[in-house]
Amino acid sequence: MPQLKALIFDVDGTLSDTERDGHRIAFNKAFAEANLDWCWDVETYGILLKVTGGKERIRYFIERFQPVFNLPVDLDGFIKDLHQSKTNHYVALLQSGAIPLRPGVERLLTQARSAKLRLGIATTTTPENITTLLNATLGADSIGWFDVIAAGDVVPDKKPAPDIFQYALNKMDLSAEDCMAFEDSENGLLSSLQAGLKTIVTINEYTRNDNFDGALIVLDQLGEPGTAFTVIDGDAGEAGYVDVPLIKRLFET
Ligand code: XBP
Ligand code: MG
Repeated sequence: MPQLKALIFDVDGTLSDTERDGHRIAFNKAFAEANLDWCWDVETYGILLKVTGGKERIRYFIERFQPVFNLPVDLDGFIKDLHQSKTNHYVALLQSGAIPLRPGVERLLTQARSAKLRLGIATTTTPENITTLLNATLGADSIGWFDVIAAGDVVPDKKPAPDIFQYALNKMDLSAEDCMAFEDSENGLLSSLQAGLKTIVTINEYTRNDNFDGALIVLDQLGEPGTAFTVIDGDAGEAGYVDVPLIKRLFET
């Protein structure tokens, strides 16, 4: 019988609400710095978020929304440089403390460690974005809490492909049936489910209308003692926040 051994977390939208006031702002700063008159407003960014990965998102935007843009000879190099500038701005935003963790994340990570559950990360974003987020919110030691930080271009296909979760499982030497994934989006859920992982979803502003068929439970947040989550789909029994006992109960169903 499978035994819960590890929790594997997505980052953007799951550990932290990074998109609207983090990544989006950083993209716009990079565009301004490159003298491009592009500006991704909150609504447009919601459409662009269907494409995972910053470089892929910029390419999609050029193809779909900039029909008269004079394509540089080296389009790959242009996107790579623009994205590096975006990463620099994003990292600076994180370092300023502007982007906190979502409610319940620190509590759950701490509790999971005490319960001897192993932790992993499987995400689309750039590796330095994760270490900077962890450093800024939980302190430098927290990077070592995770057995693997699987991120960005280490796999050829980003979410919704299962590759990044499979990569994390491989590095942790675990099989999918012994782990629980945490996601916030349809693309993320498709990725974790295709990797064979049971998944808990916490939605956010950009993903509330996504399709979460196949998730064990869909919640508005992890919740905290005194600040209960809202159950959108599934059965949390009497629980008001996600803790290790609830995760084990959901895992065994
Ligand atoms: C997150 C993403 C990321 C970030 C940008 O998806 O799509 O691309 O928006 O990060 P998920 P980079 O939460 O499903 O992993 O610009 O560093 O690629
Ligand atoms: Mg996400």
